[in-house]
Parts: sequence; structure tokens; C-alpha cells
Amino acid sequence: MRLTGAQIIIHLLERQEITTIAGIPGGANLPLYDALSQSHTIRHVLARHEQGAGFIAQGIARASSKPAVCFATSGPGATNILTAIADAKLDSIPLICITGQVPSPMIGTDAFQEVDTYGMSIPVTKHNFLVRSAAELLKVIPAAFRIAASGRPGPVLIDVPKDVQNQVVELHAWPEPGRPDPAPAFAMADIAQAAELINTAARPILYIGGGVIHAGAAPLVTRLAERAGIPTTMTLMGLGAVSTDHPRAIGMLGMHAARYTNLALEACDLLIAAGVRFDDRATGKVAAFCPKARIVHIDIDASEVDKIKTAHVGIVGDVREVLEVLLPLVEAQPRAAWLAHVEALKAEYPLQTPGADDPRTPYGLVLHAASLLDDDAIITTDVGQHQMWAAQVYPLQYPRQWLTSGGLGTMGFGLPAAIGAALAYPTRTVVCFSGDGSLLMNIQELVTAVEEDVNVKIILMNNNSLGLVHQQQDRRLFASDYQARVDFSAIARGFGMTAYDLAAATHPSATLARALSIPGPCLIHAPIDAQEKVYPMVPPGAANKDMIGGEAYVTARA
Ligand SMILES: Cc1ncc(C[n+]2csc(CCOP(=O)(O)OP(=O)(O)O)c2C)c(N)n1
Repeated sequence: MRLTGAQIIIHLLERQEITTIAGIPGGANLPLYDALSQSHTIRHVLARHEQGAGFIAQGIARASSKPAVCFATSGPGATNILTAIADAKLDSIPLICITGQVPSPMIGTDAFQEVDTYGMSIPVTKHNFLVRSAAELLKVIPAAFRIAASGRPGPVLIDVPKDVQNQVVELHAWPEPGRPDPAPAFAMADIAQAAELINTAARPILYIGGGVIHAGAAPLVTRLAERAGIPTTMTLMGLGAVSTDHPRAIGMLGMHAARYTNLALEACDLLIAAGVRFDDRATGKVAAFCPKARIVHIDIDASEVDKIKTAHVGIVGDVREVLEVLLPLVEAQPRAAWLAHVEALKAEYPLQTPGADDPRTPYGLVLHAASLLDDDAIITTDVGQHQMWAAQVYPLQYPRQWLTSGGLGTMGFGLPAAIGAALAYPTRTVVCFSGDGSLLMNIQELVTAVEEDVNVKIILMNNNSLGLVHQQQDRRLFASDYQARVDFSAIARGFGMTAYDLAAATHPSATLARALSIPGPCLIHAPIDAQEKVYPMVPPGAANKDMIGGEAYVTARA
């Protein structure tokens, strides 16, 4: 059979069971788009900005756990999509980005729309390819899927010059689709040592992150916490791994944790760290993080173990496989004294949620929305105060319910990621908590949501301000408040989207309920007082125990 490079790519993507690709065409990827137009199984979602396309694909990957694909043309298409790739790198998301490149003979000549996509993407990808011939694609495409999903997942970029897309080759057989490699083997002696530390610890804490979700290890973590009476804290990326209302869950740790969570970590004598990387937003000042604790660190990425904190027992392996072997060695014990201590800390230093009963306040809005949504709703966020308010109080119940840009912290993530999640799960409601600053960064994707008629509800917490920056400017406020007022409802309508304004509503709860219940996309505009803060907060560089705000008097003020 004789096929072009472009046809080979599309056929190999079909064999990888890709059903949706987000992207934008241009001169350098026209052959690829022409081949895509002939696919019977892959639908294309036309984003309005390549960064949007990258985040739509990320939303699919994050919600479904499978690699997802985005397309961009050369030059500006490639540079536009780099942020979404970098975001996928920091959050370990299996994203495959295929970019068009100028024809091979023109590479290096400053041709129209030529940039060194390969060179620029090296530091923000797990791996990247510049394809030199159509025949190479038979190896490159399956390899990209294998690499993206093996071990610690991550983004892979494939740059394909236009002449390679057009090159015709004779094919005799298709390669096997790329599948993840088996996880690295780990030593039983290390498992035994970890079990011994857990069995003899008086005050252990489980500290779990996105790696637990990637590994499908959340049910095993819950079993470990239950069996051995271990309080369990989650990173921003780990939220949902253990249900918020589980008796062993002690919420998110770090910069915007409840006081009791950070205080419990302060007191622990054993930290069982699984699928985490001791990120500075979680640890605060590293030297002061869990000062009394020994550390068991389980991670599939060897470079994470001993990177920030030296582990007493480091286990490089798939968290699920490790826990399957570790669990039978862990003694069941109630740990009543330790759990009582943590409960006492919680009673004394709970998360303060001023305004929780009032949907016109940040916490009240998040909690009201949660009470109106089914358990299967997927939550995405942008980046800022609204992200932290949602992380603190949304009652997340299971893995992949919570999609947020944790590592790169990219404003503009929320809306396109929500579109991707809704494309992956068309029968579920997807709610995006956004801020006005963040929404403006990818607002053009409102029309993509309309065009795709996805069930995405954007709850826009509008404080006319870059709220989290405003909150951190303790010396003086500068460039963090917007002077001009934006009519977001009018903008949404301009894109063809229904909009509801809680400011104008006599009964905001009823308006919110209506907006969330009607199928299809909508914008829910919710004004927020620019003076509202996310508390507690660990000042940058400080130890977690030195967090400020969030004491009872803050509640009294409200
Ligand atoms: C692309 C990008 N630029 C800048 C920042 C720095 N930053 C972090 S939070 C924030 C403010 C976010 O404002 P908004 O989306 O309105 O949310 P709010 O904090 O007001 O809830 C800024 C500018 C960022 N995270 N991402």
C-alpha cells in the first residue's frame, strides 16, 4: 500500500484509539489536516488559539488517564502551544503534540513561519522528535505513545516537516500501537523496611500526590490509611485520591492548607510520601518540613527520590504495585492516641470558611455549587485565589474529578481543560472555577465550547483583580487591580453562550441552580469582593508552621 506521511500519522493515531484531536491548521500542517479530514474515527476540535488546543487535549488526558493529541502548525502555532506542553510536563500529563514544520530543505533558512520547535521544546517535553522521513513515522508515533505513558507520564512533541507529510512510501505492515513499558522492579528488602517503619511509627502521615492518581493507586492508599490508622494529606495534584469526607483525610497541605494539617505534619514521626515531589508549595521552607519525621518515599521517577528531602527508605516503582506488596506487611492498628491528637488539632485549628452559607462569598459560592452538583461532576480551575478556595473546600470524592494546573500554575488552563474533560465525558457536568484574570487569558475558547456544545459551566469569580497577586503584595499594591470593568456576560453572549449574573439575581442560589442544571455551556458571573483573601497562607519562603491568617478572628470579621 502506498501512503503519504500525513496518512500514516492519521492511521497510526487511529490505531492508538485516538478519537479526538484539538488543533489549528496552517500552511505547514495542511497535508496532515487533509489526511485527518478523511478519518472516520477521529473528530477534530477547532480551537481558537493553539494554547487552547493544548489544554483541551490535556483536559481529555487528565480526565481519562489516556494520552491525548493536539496539532499546531509551524512557527507561531508551535510557540503558542508550548505553554500547554510545559504545563503537561510539570504535572506529568501524557500529551502528544504534533507540529507542522517548514519543508526539510528550508530548515535553518529563516523560512516563513520557521522556528526551531525541536530546540525550543527540549526543556519542556519528556521527549521530542524531528522526523526526517515518512518511513520513520512508523517508529516515531508508537514510540511517542510509549514514552508519554511509561513510568512518569509526560508530553512528547513530534515535529514533522511538510515534505515528510507529503512523502509517499510503500508500506507492507503496520507497527503495533505504542503501549507503556512495565514499571521498574523494586527490592523486597526496601518494602520490608518500609513496612517496619510504618508498623513501629507512633505518628505516621501519608503524604500523597498526583503520582498516586496517575498510578491508579488511590484505593490502595485509602486501604493503607484505614488499616494502619494513618492520617492522609494530599497535594493540590493529589486532591480526590482520598475522598474529602473520609475520616483519615486531613485535606491539602502546604501554602494554603488548614492550620491543623500543617501542624499535624509538624508533629509526625514518619512521612509516607507517595507519588509526590516535595514541591515548595507543599513543603514551605524545606529544612523545617516535618522536622521530626523519617521518610519513606515511593515514586516511579528515580530522580525524585532524595531530590529535595533525603528518604530513609526510597522505593522507585509504580505506587500501585508497591502498595500491593506493602499492604499485607502492614499491621492493622487503630493508633487511637495519634488520631485523637490530630482530631484535637482539627478542633482547635480548623479551616475557617467565612461566609460558607452565603453564595455571594468565595467559600459560599464553591460550597453552594458543590451542593447543587451530582457526584460525577468534574471540576477544573484556573489559577489564583479561586483555585485555592475551590481546592480548600470543594468536596472532591475520587481521582480525576479535579483538574488543575498544579506545577506550572498556568492562568488560562481552566476553560479549555474543561472543554477537553467534557469531550471525554459528554454525559457529565464539567464546572470550571475561574477568575477574571485567568478567563481573559483563553477567553476565545468560549466559542469553542459553544461550537462543541459541551456541558461546561464556567463559574467566574470576578474580583476585577489579579487576586492572588493582590493578596501577596504586602508592601504596596501595583498592577494587580484592573481599572477598566469588563462585562463578561455580554462577552459570553457575544460568543453565543448563555450567561447568568449572580450580581443581578434576587435569589443567587436559585439562579445558580438553574444555570447548573440546564444542559450545554454557560457562564455564571459571580462578583467577589477584591479584599477577600485565601487563608491561611504560608508567606513565600517561610516554614509551614508560620502560616498567617485563617484564625478564628478572621471568621468573626466576616
Ligand atoms: C500565565 C500566567 N501569568 C501570570 C501568572 C501569575 N499569577 C498567579 S495568580 C495570578 C492572578 C490570577 O487572577 P485571577 O485569574 O483573576 O484569579 P484570582 O486570584 O483573582 O481569583 C497571577 C497573575 C500565572 N500564574 N500565569
